[in-house]
Order: sequence, then structure tokens, then C-alpha cells
Amino acid sequence: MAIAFYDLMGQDGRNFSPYCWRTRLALAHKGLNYEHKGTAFTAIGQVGAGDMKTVPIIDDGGKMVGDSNAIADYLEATYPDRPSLFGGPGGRGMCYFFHSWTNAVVHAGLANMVIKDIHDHVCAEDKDYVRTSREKIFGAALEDVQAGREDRVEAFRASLTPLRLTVRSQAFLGGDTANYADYTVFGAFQWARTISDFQLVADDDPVFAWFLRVGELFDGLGRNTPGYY
Ligand SMILES: N[C@@H](CCC(=O)N[C@@H](CS)C(=O)NCC(=O)O)C(=O)O
Repeated sequence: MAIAFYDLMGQDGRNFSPYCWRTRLALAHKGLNYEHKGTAFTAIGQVGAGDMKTVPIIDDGGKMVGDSNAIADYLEATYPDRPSLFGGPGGRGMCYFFHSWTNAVVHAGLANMVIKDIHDHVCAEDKDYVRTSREKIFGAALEDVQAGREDRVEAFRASLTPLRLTVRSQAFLGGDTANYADYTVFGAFQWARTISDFQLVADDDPVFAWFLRVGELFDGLGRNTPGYY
């Protein structure tokens, strides 16, 4: 039976959740069949027993697993004969660094540049929830949070220097082939690509070339999903 994969659903088939992209690429990396289940923010509570608050969630023959890191660990432990996501315990540890860095630096840096765009692309039933919950987090109207992003983008680009220096001399964070670190960081940029035409990184930035490379993996899984570039 195929694994059921609960992903966030936006307007026009836009799957914008950065965490769900980590899981989607992990499933593809393992070569596992899955049934993609687009889910509104306001419908997450209806998945399974209703005890999970966030997506991604997978249902593997009745085994429900939520949280992208827990899912990656579950897939690695349950399907050890498939290509490894981490390349061993040391790789797992380093992938956790990329999780922390992505959340603390990349997500934090880009969220305030696309938050209004996110709102504009969520499905109709989620609009009020996203505005209310995110305005509470940011303490301001979404329009005001996003305003002036042209003045902040250079600082964001500068924060990507460690990533830039790495992927200009090797194809992937995993080396010659991609691993879960690539999927973790990719999710952040795919989040932006699916809902915003704002140019977060320059066309000639090695980070952009790396993003396109990851998007080409698994028959263009990342590239083929609706997005702006
Ligand atoms: N730690 C979780 C975070 C997942 C998460 O925050 N997912 C968002 C979608 S990108 C979500 O489901 N949010 C629910 C909400 O805001 O109500 C993971 O890595 O899976």
C-alpha cells in the first residue's frame, strides 16, 4: 500500500510548505510510492486521530508519523535497503545542523519578505486563519511586515554565504549526490518560489544554480510543481 503523505495545499496546486518539501524529497530519495494528500491548514486537525497540529504527516500502513525530522528518521530506519538519506549517524548529526541553520537563518530571514505573498496564495478557507495567526506572531499587519523587503534582501543574501561557498565548489550539500541536508535547505527556497515572484537570490548566484539542480532531481519533482520561476 502506498504511503499517504499529507502536504499543505495552497491555491492552484501550490504546495508551499518548506517542511513538507523535506518529506516529499525524502520519499522520492527512498524511491517510495506515496499518495499525495493536499490539506488545508484548517483541515490538519482532521488527519488521522486529529492529534497532530502540523504537516507533514505520513500514514504508512496505519503507522502515523508527524514532524519532518521524525519522518526522515522513520523512513531511514524502516527502509534501510533504500538509498540512505543521511549516509550514517555522522551524516544524521550534520543534517540536524542544516535543520537548525535553515530554521534560524533562512526561514527567519525570508519569512518577512514573503508573508503577505503566502497569505495571497493559501486556499480560501485558510485566509482568515493565516492572517490572524501570522499577524499575532509578527505583531503587525502582513502588509507592513513585508513592506521594505527590497531594503532587507541584501542582508538576507549575505546570510547565505556559507551555503554559497559550499555549492559553488560541489554539486550538493551531500557532495556529488544530494542528501537530506539539501532537501532541508531546498524546502526554504521552494517555499518562496511557490508563492512569490520576489527575487530572493540573484540569477547568477551559485545558490540559485544549486536550487535549480535540486529542483531537477527525481524527474524535476521540485521544478514541475507550480511556482514563479
Ligand atoms: N517541526 C515541524 C514543523 C512543521 C510546520 O510548522 N508545518 C507548518 C506548515 S509549513 C504547519 O503545519 N503549520 C500549521 C499551522 O500553522 O497551523 C516539522 O518539521 O515538521
